[in-house]
Amino acid sequence: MEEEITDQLPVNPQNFKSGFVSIIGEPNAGKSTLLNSILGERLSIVTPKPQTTRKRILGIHTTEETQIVFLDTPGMIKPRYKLHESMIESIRLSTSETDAIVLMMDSEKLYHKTESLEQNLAFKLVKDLQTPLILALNKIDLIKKEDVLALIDRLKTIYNFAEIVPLSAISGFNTSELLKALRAYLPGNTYFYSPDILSTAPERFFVSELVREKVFNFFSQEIPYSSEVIVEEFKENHLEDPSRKDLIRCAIIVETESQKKILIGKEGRAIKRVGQSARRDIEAFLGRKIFLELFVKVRENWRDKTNALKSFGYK
Ligand SMILES: Nc1nc2c(ncn2[C@@H]2O[C@H](COP(=O)(O)OP(=O)(O)OP(=O)(O)O)[C@@H](O)[C@H]2O)c(=O)[nH]1
Ligand SMILES: [Mg+2]
Repeated sequence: MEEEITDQLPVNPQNFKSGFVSIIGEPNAGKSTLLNSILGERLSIVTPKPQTTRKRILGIHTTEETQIVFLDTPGMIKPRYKLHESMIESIRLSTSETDAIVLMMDSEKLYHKTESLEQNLAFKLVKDLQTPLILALNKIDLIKKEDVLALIDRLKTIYNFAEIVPLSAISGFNTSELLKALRAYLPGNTYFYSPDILSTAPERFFVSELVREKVFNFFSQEIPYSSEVIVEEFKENHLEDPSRKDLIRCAIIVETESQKKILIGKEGRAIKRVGQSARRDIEAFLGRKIFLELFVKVRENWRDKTNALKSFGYK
């Protein structure tokens, strides 16, 4: 992983710890919600649908005593497309490079599961990892306290977790306990990244993700899963004249003509709604006004085409 050591030194180097932590788990467990909650910024998109995150996202949490570089990853799934293989590869890469792993599980889902916990895909996948594994038992706001405690007792019998931290990512409840627990596994004592930055991804990336988030939120069934968003033009007009708005043109790629039709909607109403909602969030994220233009393109079967995936930035 590329490290950008800065000249800046921690205020109190004796007491400072730093390191890399990946967040992994099943789709929809709340990984991106956790990252956003810790950073206090909507860095990673969150939707009620599984498989929202597709590429790993780096989020840097810096305090006077610690710097934790988090990697939010796509949910663990059995691959059905080349796209999924790329998503799984990004989980593998993330876990091979970090000092600790947070395995996030949805406590409500686990509690109501009838199959044995050993059969769980996530537990199977982490079995052979050598890195310290911290279980974050999320969404405890949805089940009774005594059920959480019973679940923790069961989980202790199936895996020797370094720590188990029950929490609620959405409200931030107990996330400070997770941060405290992680500190023990951080090997560094200097900054990896400047303490002023939250992420390393370019603005373009966040823009395309925010548009994709709206596609996930506004459409059901296969449209979100068949869509990708590409920023085709990003004119930073504000650099020349602060009173001028930036112009951003995004292509939404779908797999079929009929999906294109649905995405555009009657008299363009559906895509207009996506555009308005995305523009508001992009402006809030960038802290400046923009013009956002959206258009739809068809690229058959892009999820299974190596070249298309490459051109969309998947490895
Ligand atoms: N009730 C409750 N809902 C939560 C909590 N954390 C996350 N959620 C919800 O769970 C859903 C999925 O959250 P995400 O953060 O997108 O989950 P993810 O693990 O990143 O999902 P993928 O990117 O698809 O792997 C969203 O609707 C969140 O609002 C929580 O603590 N309690
Ligand atoms: Mg996510």
